[in-house]
Amino acid sequence: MSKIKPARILMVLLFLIANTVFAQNPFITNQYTADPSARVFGDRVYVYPSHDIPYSPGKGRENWFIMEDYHVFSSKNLVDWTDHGMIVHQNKVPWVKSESYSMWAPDCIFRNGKYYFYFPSTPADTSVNGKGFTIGVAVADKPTGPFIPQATPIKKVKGIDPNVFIDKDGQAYLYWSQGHIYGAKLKDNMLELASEPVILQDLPTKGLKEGPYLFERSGIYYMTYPHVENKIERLEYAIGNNPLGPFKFAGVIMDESATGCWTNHHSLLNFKNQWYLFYHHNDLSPKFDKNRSVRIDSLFFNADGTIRKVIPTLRGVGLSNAREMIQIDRYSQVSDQGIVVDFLDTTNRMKGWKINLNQKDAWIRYNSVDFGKSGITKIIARNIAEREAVLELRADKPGGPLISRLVFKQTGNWKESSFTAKAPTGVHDLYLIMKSPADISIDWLRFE
Ligand code: FUB
Repeated sequence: MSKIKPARILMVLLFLIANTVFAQNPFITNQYTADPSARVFGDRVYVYPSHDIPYSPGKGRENWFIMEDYHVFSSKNLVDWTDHGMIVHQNKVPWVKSESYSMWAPDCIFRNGKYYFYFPSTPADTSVNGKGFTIGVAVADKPTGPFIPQATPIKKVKGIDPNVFIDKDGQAYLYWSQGHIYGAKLKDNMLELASEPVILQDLPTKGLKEGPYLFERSGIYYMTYPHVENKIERLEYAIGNNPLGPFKFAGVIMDESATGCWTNHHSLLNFKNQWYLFYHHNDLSPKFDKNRSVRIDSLFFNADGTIRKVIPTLRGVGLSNAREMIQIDRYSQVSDQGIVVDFLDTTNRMKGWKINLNQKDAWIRYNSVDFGKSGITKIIARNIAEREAVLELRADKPGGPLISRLVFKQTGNWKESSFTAKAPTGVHDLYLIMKSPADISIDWLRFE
């Protein structure tokens, strides 16, 4: 047997490091987004989320979900996201009741040169599938549209949260939920059912289930879904040998949110040999959980095919470029005391967050900063220091190499302060350690 050369191992390791990307959560902050369906098309990841909007008189129902359109977002690296704008609006779909504002969780899939976008809503004409939610399709030549909606919804489909899966043999399946989770084969045209809908067995029978997302890995079909086992939704999965089941409950992918956001809704994606969980939380609207925001975290399988529980993080995924703004309020870990995170501007939460360090020895860890080939000599911190404060910035661990000692002068307003810095090359975790009594808020850090 030929020996594997160390240089080859190093190349593979470098490849894995280069392709294991870790974005900050939530990763879309220009609007509220929920129910992210993530797909790889070409060399980019496209995310098709729902679009929550705040209530305004005449638009939807107060204290409920209000959704009138969809945007699509894409990224090459899961860190820098592009909003490609609105792709479908309720008023442009012939069958949707225009005052319903019920464009709930969608999905999109590529087949035979076309992109098929599936979405639920309330029909104006109840003669096709009766009253209540049904599901329609819009078709495009590009993942970003323009998407042309079909004139009518898919016959025999009553419910929400469409998800489409194409098996290895080319057979496409549509899944959706209405109390139970349903599935049916799709015709080759992707616009009509090819079989009668069936209720998928043997998923939990008590508590709401919705948001199905099916994928296949190494011959196992994974049916994943949000489920109310206790009081609010958690993400679970069941496995089977067939796309239409039966399935056997296999575990929890993500526990109920600690802050009580009632819904969660997800998709799983393998991108450049790393699995990711796309899901949502209400980061930008902590007091109203129907204005949500999408997040990503890495997901790992065990050797036997089971899924390791995903612990939600603020840091999310991807490398942070040292020469761009590093939002340390999206930390990986912080000390138990002396740290407070708050919105920069409570009248416009989309501006993001700041982090306050208010006692000696308080610390922040922020993972995976890419210093590149270095040449870095300076660090800039946007801050308000209520009193003079001294912070140390170290690489990799609390006692790791000193990058900079930042001595902040008292300032009553936001200020960009510069300090000399000596940074390592490559990717490193950052540690910020408070070395003096303090009351300092930091918006971002950036190296030059
Ligand atoms: O976004 C509206 C609804 O909330 C979705 O359709 C459900 O899955 C839940 O996330």
